[in-house]
Amino acid sequence: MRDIIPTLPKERGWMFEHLLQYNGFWFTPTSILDGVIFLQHHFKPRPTDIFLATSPKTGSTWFKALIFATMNRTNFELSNHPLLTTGPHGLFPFLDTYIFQNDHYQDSISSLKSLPSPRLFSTHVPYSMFPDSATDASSGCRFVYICRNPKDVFVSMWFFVNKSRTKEVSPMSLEEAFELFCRGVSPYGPYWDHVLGYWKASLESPNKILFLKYEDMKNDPVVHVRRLAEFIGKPFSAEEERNGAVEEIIRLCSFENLSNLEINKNGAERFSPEIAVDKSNFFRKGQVGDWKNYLTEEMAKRIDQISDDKLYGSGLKFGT
Ligand code: PAP
Repeated sequence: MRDIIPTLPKERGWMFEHLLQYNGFWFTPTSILDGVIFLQHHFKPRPTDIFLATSPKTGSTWFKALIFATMNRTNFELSNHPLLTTGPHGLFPFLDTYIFQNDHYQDSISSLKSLPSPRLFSTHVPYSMFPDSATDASSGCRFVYICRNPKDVFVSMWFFVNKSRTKEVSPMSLEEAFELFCRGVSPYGPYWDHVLGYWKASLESPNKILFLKYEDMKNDPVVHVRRLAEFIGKPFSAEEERNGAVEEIIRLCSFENLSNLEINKNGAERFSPEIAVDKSNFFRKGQVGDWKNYLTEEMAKRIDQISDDKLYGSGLKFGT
């Protein structure tokens, strides 16, 4: 790692000083990039592993809650649910930083080994960068990928980094961030390449990758939570359906509920020695189409044009 990093292309960072380009994507040195390289070479998947894969700001906080609540629905009472006291991020290790907390490789490996199965991980790592041992059809691992309209992703990311940026990094105007985003220079970007990697893999291996859209979950959460439950091997029984179990999970994980919990309003989530984020920064508006309040018509057209070009022939359309 120490040999590779100084040779990588460098650009202005959003939250930290720089982003470095590695295997075609942009990463924050050192915590994130170290984790990604470590994952490529040392991660040992289990057939029961489930990865919640997202590009930043596409809904991982929400889906962490939904997957955890669905997976563990028979283990906890709603009144006493760990989501109410621990919050989505505390329940769902973020693999990219969790995997490599320090220079002690053996510590990282043994803390991964000690997690009980099925292990639930969230990750922003592009599909092409996962080791074959996780992506091979025979591995058994499953991925839930969440895609969101890039205009909302961009606006969400811009607000997030403005609140979370370290003091040493100068502020970034909407216009500057927009140029970088359109050029693909954003954390884990280019956004479109990230989405297409998972999209194509989901077409090839639909049993391995469930590709969902943030907007679809907003429009029809009952249908999509059912799909999620089936995919993770925990389908709702007829009795649970009659008793309103799906709706209960949707309510528990709703923006209104989660964003008003004390655990999500106070304190910071520490992902690595360098990365700590105020928990409240993970909740802003939770709406579809908020970009209309911030992007000019010209900006919206430019993103739409990039999307048309990049997604051409793929069969994918972003939600609106
Ligand atoms: P991350 O990549 O840093 O983990 P992530 O959770 O993916 O962030 O995205 C945050 C977005 O999800 C925010 O969107 P916004 O800026 O457009 O508002 C956040 O408000 C939204 N979000 C968080 N929790 C929920 C929820 N329960 N339901 C819907 N949207 C949510």
